[in-house]
Amino acid sequence: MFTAITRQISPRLNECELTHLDRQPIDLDLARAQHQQYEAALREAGCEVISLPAEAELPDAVFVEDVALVFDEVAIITRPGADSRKPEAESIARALSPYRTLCTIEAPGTLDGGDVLRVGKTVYIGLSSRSNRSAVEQTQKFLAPYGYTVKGVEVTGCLHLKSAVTQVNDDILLINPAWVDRSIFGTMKFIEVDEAEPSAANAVWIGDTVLYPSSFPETQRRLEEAGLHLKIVDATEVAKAEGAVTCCSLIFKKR
Ligand code: CIR
Repeated sequence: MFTAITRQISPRLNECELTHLDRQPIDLDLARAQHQQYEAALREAGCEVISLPAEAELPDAVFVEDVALVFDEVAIITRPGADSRKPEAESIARALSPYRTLCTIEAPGTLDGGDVLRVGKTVYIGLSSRSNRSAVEQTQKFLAPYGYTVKGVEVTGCLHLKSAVTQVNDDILLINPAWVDRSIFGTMKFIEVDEAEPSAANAVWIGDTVLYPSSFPETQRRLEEAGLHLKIVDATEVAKAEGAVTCCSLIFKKR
């Protein structure tokens, strides 16, 4: 029912971009084992996984989410905000071209897919250190023919909009209200992260399953109490690179 594009971990992951965290050594073997567990969880949740080879020279290339936005109708290749990440786009464009017509964000636009949250026909774009208003305008132009509305959203304290908020079922958003203003999301319901777990708002919603990291037990309990079906994965190593579970895949409907 779904296709998920992933990419193997670069041997240079320890040279990743960092914005909010101090550098800590990443155990590459453990990171690879966790990534395999993540891919297995995607398969169990109903995805056919296309696992691309590592980009050895591009430390952050495992975070494929940042390089493209895939909608049912079209895909947009982004122009990542960090210069070291701009070369990641080429191979993702190649991988997506059999599945969707491609549009491309051009300079002066910069956009990381981690800043993009689609809720129904509304697309929220975090105005972060990585994504700017030019990208919001370009995305609006690409998506207008398909009936989407695109809105820029202020985020503070975190790397991307989806560090602060993700969708976990049809009408619930998982949110850290300290990092994004919930009033922009209209009539949606919210589950708040536990205060002691500020980075706990990133989850992958696939059909009736939510992939969720093992590092946030209090917020996990809130999700379970809401009746959500969780598949728990270990993501400690990508977290040291400021990555989270949404970052490591591009998930889209087969058609
Ligand atoms: C970066 O700073 O670009 C990477 N080290 C982490 C990217 C995480 N991606 C995401 O949240 N979508």
